[in-house]
Amino acid sequence: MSFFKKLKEKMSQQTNAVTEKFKDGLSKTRNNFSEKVNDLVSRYRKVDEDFFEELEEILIGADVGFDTVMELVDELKKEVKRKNIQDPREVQAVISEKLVTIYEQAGDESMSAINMQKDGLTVILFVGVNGVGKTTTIGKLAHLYKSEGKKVLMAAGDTFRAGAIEQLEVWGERVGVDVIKQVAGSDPAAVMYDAIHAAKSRQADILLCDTAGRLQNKVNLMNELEKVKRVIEREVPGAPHEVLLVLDATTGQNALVQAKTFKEATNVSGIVLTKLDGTAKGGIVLAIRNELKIPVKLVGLGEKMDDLQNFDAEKYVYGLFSNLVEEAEE
Ligand SMILES: Nc1nc2c(ncn2[C@@H]2O[C@H](COP(=O)(O)OP(=O)(O)OP(=O)(O)O)[C@@H](O)[C@H]2O)c(=O)[nH]1
Ligand SMILES: [Mg+2]
Repeated sequence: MSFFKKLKEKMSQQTNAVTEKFKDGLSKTRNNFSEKVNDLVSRYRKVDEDFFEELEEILIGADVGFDTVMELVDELKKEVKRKNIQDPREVQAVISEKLVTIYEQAGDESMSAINMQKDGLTVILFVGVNGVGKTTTIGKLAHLYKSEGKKVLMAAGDTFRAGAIEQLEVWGERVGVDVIKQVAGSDPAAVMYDAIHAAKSRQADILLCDTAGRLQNKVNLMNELEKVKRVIEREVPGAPHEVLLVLDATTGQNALVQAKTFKEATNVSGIVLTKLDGTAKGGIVLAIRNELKIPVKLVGLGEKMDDLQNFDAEKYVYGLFSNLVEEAEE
């Protein structure tokens, strides 16, 4: 059975709402990337070196990242040879299949789930540079967990930027989740201390901790993050259970640079890739996973409260090639 047929079957077993989110959120990338691939396969009569060279350019143009592109195209060449594929159209399904394998072989798939504690409090710390979508992601996630029946609290750890506490409170009201805060300018570590004690006494399941946007090259801000983490560690052994680095997909390769420096400063356990809906270069997901070996745990596919999804390589590839997948014959 072809990869597209298999994918179609799998997707039909999923809840429609989720696959639709990926499809809608990736429409810019799909229009850009998949259209180019379509155009490529229709222009070539046979699969030759020139074909692969053009494919490389398309992939690099979609922010897949140089190393990943080389690896992917290498794999493709082998597969084309092994299966003796002559028709460029047949390569399309192989490309999508390889995108999934490249993503999945880069790490343990089970790692892409959020590390939730079965008993007691789960603390999740969000870090990243200014404006990437930390606060928005926390709001969306609070909504998600609350709708699953969990008791959620948010900690207003960005005491630095004007209006940051209020922004989190707006989300709190919108999704019906309390925010633990202090006055602007307070020590963020003290806010975390308060928030953890509130979470414990209210028997919350999840505490989502906002932090100020910080430039990765500002040493004092990075040190501040370590202090925040130390307080959390001291108050809840084993916490924070996740340190999620939020990256803005529209910043392309710069997101990779940010990830590398944050990774050096603190142990990042996962990535939240936001604004995938706002870029035509959604290939950055693959670059992040393959080059950093950090799992992308969540993706932002829009600004609304339900526009946050657990990342899933197959749904992602479906979002990229949904028209072809849908056309696959039963
Ligand atoms: N289209 C789209 N916009 C998003 C997404 N996530 C966040 N945004 C927007 O990005 C902007 C910045 O989001 P914030 O959540 O304030 O970012 P932040 O990282 O908390 O920023 P600072 O607190 O300034 O460091 C807002 O306008 C959000 O609506 C997404 O997945 N898609
Ligand atoms: Mg913020």
